[in-house]
Amino acid sequence: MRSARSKESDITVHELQSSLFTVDAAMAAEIRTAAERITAHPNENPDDFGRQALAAAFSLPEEVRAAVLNFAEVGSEAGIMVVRGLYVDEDLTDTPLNNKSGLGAGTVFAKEMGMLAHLLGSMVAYEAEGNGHLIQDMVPNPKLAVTQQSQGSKVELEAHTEQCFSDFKPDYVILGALRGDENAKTYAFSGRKLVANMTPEEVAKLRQPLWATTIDESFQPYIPNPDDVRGPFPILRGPEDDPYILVDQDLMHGITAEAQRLLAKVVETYIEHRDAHVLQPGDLLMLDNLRAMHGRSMYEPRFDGKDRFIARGFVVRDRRKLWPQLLDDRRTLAAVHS
Ligand SMILES: O=C(O)CCC(=O)C(=O)O
Ligand SMILES: [Fe+2]
Repeated sequence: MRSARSKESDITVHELQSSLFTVDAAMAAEIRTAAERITAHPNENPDDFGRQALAAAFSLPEEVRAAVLNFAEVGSEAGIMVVRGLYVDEDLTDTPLNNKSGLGAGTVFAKEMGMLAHLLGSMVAYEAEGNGHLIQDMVPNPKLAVTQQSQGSKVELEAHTEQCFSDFKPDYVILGALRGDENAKTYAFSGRKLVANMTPEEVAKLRQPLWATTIDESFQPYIPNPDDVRGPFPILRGPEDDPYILVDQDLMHGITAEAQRLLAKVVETYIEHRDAHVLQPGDLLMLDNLRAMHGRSMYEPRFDGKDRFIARGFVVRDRRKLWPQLLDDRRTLAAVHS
């Protein structure tokens, strides 16, 4: 692991993780072998799957394990890390037209995702999201093509923090590419990069609780007060040199005219300076949902069975803290607590 000695003291400072880690063929084979030990199905027995994935993670090759653990500790400049070159099932089914069946969850690739995810924390499902599946199919759905949902395609998916409105938001969103699309760019923009592009006065304002949020439409049917406006929250919080960020272009608004203008500036800055990653088959993108906001470009699906096919999962650092909000399976956040 790369580290440096700070000049002023003897303390070792670990460097930010680089955003791309490519596994070679031998490492990919080792990861596949370790993954194949997992027997539980992620969506049928999510807790068994999670426990088996954690156990299997101890057999991951040392180098990839160290890199992902470093990302979990100190993060990366871009707020994402991509592990590239994982094995993808040769007999992969056609890309479905909706996320109902959870086909991606049945792949060896999903098991590889599960292992890597358990270096970051624990995988959890959300009852109100993606049919409550632990590993969801994220595919272009012709009926949702122009919506602000993950299954949209023909419009840009606007900048957001995953579940910005929820106390139980995931710490990481993981996107595993079974199939890619060369025009679909996943965007990320870290708090570090935002701060570097704002004045000190703006950064100070962004640390004040001046932004409120409504609740995502798809979660509203499940919760007691669907029209609640939550907050106000600050957009930035946490350490000055490692800020945490909370943004949603669609759901959040400033509680003053000035705060509203500042939110618009954050979005403009994101558009100008964001990082973009085109997911290719065998990529696992891990997004640090505290350290970076994200979105996705528009793209043109063909709906021919060969479209972009992403297996998506969510990770929390400490599942124990969520136990009062979890269903009996102790893996799924109850919709009512969204
Ligand atoms: O499609 C993508 O690359 C990202 C979609 C997204 O925002 C998500 O899955 O949370
Ligand atoms: Fe998202």
